Amino acid sequence: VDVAAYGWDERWERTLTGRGGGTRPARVLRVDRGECDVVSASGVERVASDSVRAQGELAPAAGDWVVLDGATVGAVLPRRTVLVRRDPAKAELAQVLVANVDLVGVVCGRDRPFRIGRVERFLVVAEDGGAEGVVIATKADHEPADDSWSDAAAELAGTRLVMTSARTGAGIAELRRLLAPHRTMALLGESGAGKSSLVNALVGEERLEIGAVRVGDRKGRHTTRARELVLVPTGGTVIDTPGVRSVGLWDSRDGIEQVFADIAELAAGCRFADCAHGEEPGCEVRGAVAAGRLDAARAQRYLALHAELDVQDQRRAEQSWAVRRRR
Ligand SMILES: Nc1nc2c(ncn2[C@@H]2O[C@H](COP(=O)(O)OP(=O)(O)O)[C@@H](O)[C@H]2O)c(=O)[nH]1
Ligand SMILES: [Mg+2]
Ligand SMILES: [Zn+2]
Repeated sequence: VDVAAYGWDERWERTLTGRGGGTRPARVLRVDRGECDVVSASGVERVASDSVRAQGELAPAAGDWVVLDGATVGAVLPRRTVLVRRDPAKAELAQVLVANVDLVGVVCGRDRPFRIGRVERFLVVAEDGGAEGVVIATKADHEPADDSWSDAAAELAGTRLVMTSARTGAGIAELRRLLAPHRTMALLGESGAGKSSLVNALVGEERLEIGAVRVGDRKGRHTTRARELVLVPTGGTVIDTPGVRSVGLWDSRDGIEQVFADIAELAAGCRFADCAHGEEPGCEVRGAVAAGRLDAARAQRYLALHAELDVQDQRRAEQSWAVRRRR
């Protein structure tokens, strides 16, 4: 196997040489319970991960480049990009979704309403992790579920929107161009949105299992159970993920400022440097809303995401205080 097809390049080579040890780089395809499927020059193999890793060392995630040590993961190479969310089970912990992705495809089925708030959350996670977010509308062969789709492009405020259909093949060539020659795209979105179908369309064969959507509520069943990296024959790789309706943000203020760059720019002009864009005099954000230059709902979503992180910061501060007191 040519690891270059999976994204290995001179920069990774230098990273490896810089570390001095290890000659067998491999990319993590999927992780389950202490074991990983990895691909290296010698092909795909299943290696052990958890049992051998020292505490405090990075746990491998799909997309990671690792150095193999026999049939185990020796070390995880420093990540170029990483998608992190709040752990759905433990709000005080961060969870790594995938590593080393260049692009994040936020997948939305046209058979359901377009929910800008959820899409923006995924985009924040992407930008915060150093990846470029694109929105992929699937099932373009399908009538849009409702009017929410007519404003989608405008609401995305500049983020690329690709219309696709796994059924007719629409938009697939455009996605392939985005992936070539050796880029990696993670697909995020709710169950039943059409992520696995998209991967199959990109690969050109039925690689992944597709879930039937229940007729009544259009909800998908969770057919995809692990995050999995797949090679696209026309260049690049995609990582399919199990469906998530939404993501909780983890420490991603930079991501918010990037996704809402228009508002961040306005905010820089507020009279007070720490303006909360509430009742303060000289607030450019509120001013822009009042003047009709900024959509009030968009400003509201921006403030709500920051407020969510405020709560999180508070929680973490209380926790570290409690830990210190116990000591
Ligand atoms: N009409 C139509 N249905 C699609 C398309 N892509 C996927 N589907 C259907 O949507 C359902 C969920 O697809 P799947 O790929 O498993 O979604 P995932 O849960 O996001 O991976 C399946 O019933 C697919 O047949 C498409 O382009 N057009
Ligand atoms: Mg799936
Ligand atoms: Zn302000």
